[in-house]
Amino acid sequence: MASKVAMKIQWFPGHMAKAKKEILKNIKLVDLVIEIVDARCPFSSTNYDIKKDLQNKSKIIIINKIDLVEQKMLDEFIKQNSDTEIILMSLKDSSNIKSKLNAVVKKACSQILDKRKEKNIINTKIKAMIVGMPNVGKTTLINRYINKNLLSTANKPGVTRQAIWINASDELDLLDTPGISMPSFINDKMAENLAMIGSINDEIINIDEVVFSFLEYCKNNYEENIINRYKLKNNFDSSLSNIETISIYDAIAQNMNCITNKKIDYTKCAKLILTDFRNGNLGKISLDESEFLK
Ligand SMILES: Nc1nc2c(ncn2[C@@H]2O[C@H](COP(=O)(O)OP(=O)(O)OP(=O)(O)O)[C@@H](O)[C@H]2O)c(=O)[nH]1
Ligand SMILES: [Mg+2]
Repeated sequence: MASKVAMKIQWFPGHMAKAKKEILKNIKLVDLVIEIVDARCPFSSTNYDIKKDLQNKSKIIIINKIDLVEQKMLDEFIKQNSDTEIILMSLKDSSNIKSKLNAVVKKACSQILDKRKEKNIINTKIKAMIVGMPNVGKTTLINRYINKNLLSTANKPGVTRQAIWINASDELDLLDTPGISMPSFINDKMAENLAMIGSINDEIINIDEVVFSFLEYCKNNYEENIINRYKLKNNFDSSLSNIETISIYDAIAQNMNCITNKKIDYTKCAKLILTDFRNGNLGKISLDESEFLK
């Protein structure tokens, strides 16, 4: 690998097209849509395709995985979605998921509940459909809400393959749906960000290139994070922003012993960096640049 080359990432396999149909079919049956995005790149992990179809429905947004970012990096996203109830969550470690979600659901569905009251309908249970890009934590939300590991989850995309209704509490029925990507992403940056957070199958991306772009981004925005993790102080004595990205990649590969047959093994190094990023070992890194959608 010599430098970054233009890449076109697309990932919309058959099961997603099927899942999208299932979601559209269920719209009429639900009172509320719960959209989940990943805090590391809330703009890039919004599904703009599905959003259009769901625009007439009551909706709340959960920004999940806030344990992996600085909260101030979410301000712009929150500002741009000020017409929607937003909940910040870390499903990894926060408690009170149930009461937190119930309170916001009640608020978002107040008109629906008032109408039912007017018509003397006693049923106050809300039917909510959870949607979002792959791997953002949709299924984990249900497991945490019911306080049981009922449904399978894993840190890779495409774990949930079938929509399933869960009778979650007296207040809520929750529909878990398979993560859905977009038939074409808005730009390369969006695709790269989704690849970094594990929302696109690793097998269909060139991880060496995705990680190259990530290092380029880090050298300009998060240089301390990579200097500390990969002991780059000994390699460079100026700011990383003045260094060619490929030289940084080489230094990390050498320091982390990613050498195969006496040659730099970029793929081994990319895998290591990806795993470090995804597990939070690089510290708190936000990927969306503020001008993402401009
Ligand atoms: N660090 C962190 N990890 C989380 C959080 N919430 C969920 N995860 C992890 O994210 C991964 C994906 O979670 P899932 O619930 O399977 O995601 P999903 O959206 O249902 O994924 P698909 O079914 O593949 O679309 C799992 O490894 C979870 O443990 C969080 O708040 N913080
Ligand atoms: Mg799932």
